[in-house]
Amino acid sequence: MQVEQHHIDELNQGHLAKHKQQFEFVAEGLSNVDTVIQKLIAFNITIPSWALGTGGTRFGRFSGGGEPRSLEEKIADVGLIHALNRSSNSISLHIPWDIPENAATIKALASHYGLHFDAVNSNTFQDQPDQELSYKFGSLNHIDKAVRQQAIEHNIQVIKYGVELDSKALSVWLSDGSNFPGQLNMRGAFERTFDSLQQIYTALPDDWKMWVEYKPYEPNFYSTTIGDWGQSYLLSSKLGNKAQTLVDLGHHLQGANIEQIVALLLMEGKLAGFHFNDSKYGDDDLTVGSINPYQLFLIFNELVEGMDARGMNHATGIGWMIDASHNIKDPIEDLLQSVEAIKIAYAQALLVDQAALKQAQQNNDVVQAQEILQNAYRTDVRPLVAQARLLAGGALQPLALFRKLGVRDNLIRERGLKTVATGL
Ligand code: LRH
Ligand code: MN
Repeated sequence: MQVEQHHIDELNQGHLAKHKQQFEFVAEGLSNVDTVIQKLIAFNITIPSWALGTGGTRFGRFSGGGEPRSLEEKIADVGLIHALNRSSNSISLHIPWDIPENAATIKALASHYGLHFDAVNSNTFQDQPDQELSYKFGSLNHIDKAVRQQAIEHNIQVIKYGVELDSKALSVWLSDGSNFPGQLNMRGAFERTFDSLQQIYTALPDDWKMWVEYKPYEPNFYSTTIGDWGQSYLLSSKLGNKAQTLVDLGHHLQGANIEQIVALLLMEGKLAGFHFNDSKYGDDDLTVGSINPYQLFLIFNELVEGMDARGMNHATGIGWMIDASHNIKDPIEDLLQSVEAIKIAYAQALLVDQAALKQAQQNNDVVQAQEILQNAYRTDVRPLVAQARLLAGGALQPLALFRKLGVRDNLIRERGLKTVATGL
């Protein structure tokens, strides 16, 4: 199912007058509206290949039908999302869930939709049918050198797939850890992980990055070898300049101040990027901005301030990616909502009067500081995000057009109701 430009133009025609009025209302109060719009147009968020089907939990999975059955159909779905919101021009693959059998064909298909390949993800948290040694007791931290070697070779193979696709980063998340006290020697586990990552690091092409993702628990419930930002930062600092720390919003214990972690990683030049999602309890992988949109805004406020302090280009300086699981929502609708929420938080952060905020901080004027932040947060920036989308050739209302065109029904007609789960 393809969304053609004429579909988008027809829908936009019906909404143009109201949009123009709303846009002019919010724009007249802004001194930097053109800059904000240009930055929003340039800001794209990568779609994970494993989030185009229905997710699930150990208690069940309720497939919605019409889901992608192959890498080619996943690329088509990301192409569809990008056609609607002109803000999702890249896809991140997970190996072996999405092995590009023919890299040239896959690259051609992606560029047909205006897409490129972001980071490639390795997977040593599951045993594959043809795998010799099990990762039951870990992978890069495993006590058995042969298991570590198997995991190292897998990561090097993932880099090779990525090089064929012009990707520029290897993203590593390790479920390695322990379920019970005494099961692991913590120092030994960390040292073996570091030694294994070092061997993978040496296989990185010069212009590549290694993103080290941390997570406090699940699937291990006593310790995780790379459990928090400090452990990831320690590893990426010891590994070298190509290694940085990846922040998955759902990988924090209750009460963690994620925006502070982001500010410090940025200060150190060790912020790889993000796996955006939202959560109320654990690694819930819910729609971005669906539970705690104010935290997302505060994170973007630190990003804008910190990236400007380092003269970094917002769109290309770090990796912007969603990592969510759709248990009850239509995967494409969920992703459209997530991209919108991320761009709204970015737009709000661009409206923060950073100079006035610095002044308030200088004066310890706590009340004024909050007023400055919340003035930006309480500004309805949706017309700005829509204007950027319109100028980029997208739909003023992507979700409404997705539904109006009956895309999911068409996909079900094309692909059927029951679909294989490829991914989590
Ligand atoms: C682990 C994680 C990691 C992935 C996986 C799909 O919870 O966030 O980023 O590899 O989800
Ligand atoms: Mn993640």
